[in-house]
Order: sequence, then C-alpha cells, then structure tokens
Amino acid sequence: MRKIVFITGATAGFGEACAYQFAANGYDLIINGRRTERLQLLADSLENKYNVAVLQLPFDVRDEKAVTQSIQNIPAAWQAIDVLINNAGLALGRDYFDEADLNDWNTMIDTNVKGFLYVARAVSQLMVKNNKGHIINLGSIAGKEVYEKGNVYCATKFAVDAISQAMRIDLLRHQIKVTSINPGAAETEFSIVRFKGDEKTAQKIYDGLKPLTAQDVAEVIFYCTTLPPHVCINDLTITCIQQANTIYFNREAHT
Ligand code: NDP
Ligand code: 8X3
Repeated sequence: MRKIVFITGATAGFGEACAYQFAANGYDLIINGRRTERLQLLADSLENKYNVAVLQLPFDVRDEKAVTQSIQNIPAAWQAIDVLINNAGLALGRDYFDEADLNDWNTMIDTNVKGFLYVARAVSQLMVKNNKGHIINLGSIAGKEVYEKGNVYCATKFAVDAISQAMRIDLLRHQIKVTSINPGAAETEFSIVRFKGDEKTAQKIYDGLKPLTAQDVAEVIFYCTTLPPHVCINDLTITCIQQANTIYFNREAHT
C-alpha cells in the first residue's frame, strides 16, 4: 500500500523540497499553501516526474474553520495519513521589542502557533482513527535560544517546542510519533518574507555562509521517517557547519 504524506507550506522552501523528497520515495502527497498557482505547478511536476497521486488542499492555516473543514473533508481514500509535515510558517520583521510592528506579531502568532495547532489537532484526530502516524513539526533553532530582535518569532518557535513536547506526551497512548525539527539558517524564501521583499537585506543574513538548503532539511526529515516503528527521533537541531547557535557564526570560513 502506498504511503501518504501531508505537507503544509508546500509552495516554497522546506515544504516544497519535502514534497519532491517524499514523492521520489513513492509517497502520495497532500499539499497545502495559499498560492494556488504554485500548488498546481507543484502537483503537475510531482505527478509527471514521479507518477504519484497528489491532492491539493489550499487553505490559510490561520483560518480555523477552513483548516478544520478541509481536513475533516479529505476524501476517504486519502485519510490514512502516514506523515504530517507541519511546516507552514514565517517570520515578519527583525526589530527591537519596543519598535516592532504589532501586525507582524499578530501574523506570526496566528500562523506559527494557532495555525500550527489547528492543523496538528485535525490531522492527529485522523491519525488516532487510523491508529498510526508520524507528525513532524518545524520548529527552529530560534525556538531553543532567543536572539536580539528575534523576540516574537523566537517566542512562536519556543511555543512549537513546547507543543511538540506536549503532543508527544498526549499522543503517547496512541503510539503516534512526534518529531521536532529545528533548523538554523537555511536559504529559502524565509528571509525575503521576513524583510518584506527587501532582497538585499535578506541576502545579508547569508553573507559569508554556506547555509543549509531546503534539500538538506528535506533529506533529514525524510530520514526521520525511515526508522523502525519502535524508534522515534524526538528532537533534532540542524545547522550549517558555520553556525554554532543563533548568535555565533563563522562567516570567514566560506569562500
Ligand atoms: P518559505 O518562506 O520558503 O516557505 C514558507 C511556506 O509556508 C510557504 O509554502 C508558504 O506558502 C507557507 N505559508 C506561510 N504562511 C502560511 C499560511 N498562513 N497558510 C498556509 N501556508 C502558509 O520558508 P521556509 O521553507 O524556510 O520555512 C518553513 C518553516 O520552517 C517555517 O515554519 C519557518 O519558520 C521554519 N524555519 C525556517 C528556517 C530558515 O532559515 N529558512 C530555519 C528554521 C525554521 P504560501 O505563501 O503559498 O501560503
Ligand atoms: C529561522 C532561523 O535563526 O533566522 O527560524 O531565526 S533564524
């Protein structure tokens, strides 16, 4: 029987790379994001390249009703989800606490915490029904250690860390695996989104670095799903070799 992976935020970055990684390994895919044209292009590409089945599930994770209804109405043939990659998320702004924009804070909290919870809850209910499942939550190194001007983005990822621990405890009785993946700097659309389209400022984040790629992260995520049924990687922090934590980088090492 073919396996099914459900990926939120599959239209870019880690989510998109995971879609290719899992499709290459024979998974059928449920893909989510708000940009429907990108979802369509991705679905076409995955179907043509890997001969897998793809179900598009466009919704904004902040929309509680849309999330719950879309997931509850997943066609019966698609409900036995093996892996959820709970990935949709973003940072907005990098400002001192007293100068930050409240809209940015609200959007990050609504997406990274509340949206993340809506998806995890609805999918975990399907997994409980089917008596199997592996939930992979995208946290961040920013959820392990706060950095200057990281304030609320870091807080949302600390929340992801706490929720992952809580899920692991509460889903223990159903033997559902919960893995928290915590990448450091990775070059995706993340910084362009964070700096609201300012590509020059976004690029500075990676100056002198060979950062993680989306593919690096997708390969690690996929690896976590290949272990025997009794083995679970609970929590992983991944950085490029030039990053020690959220603050210390060796930007001179890369030429
Ligand atoms: P990208 O910006 O490249 O991709 C983000 C994805 O999330 C897009 O597919 C976007 O799709 C989706 N998304 C954002 N908001 C929503 C929403 N409201 N509803 C549905 N989908 C949404 O970023 P990354 O791939 O880098 O980030 C993915 C996750 O990894 C995030 O949770 C991020 O916090 C985390 N992370 C990123 C790191 C990095 O350095 N890149 C490091 C550590 C963690 P669309 O716009 O089409 O809705
Ligand atoms: C993204 C990594 O360090 O830019 O979560 O916050 S960082």
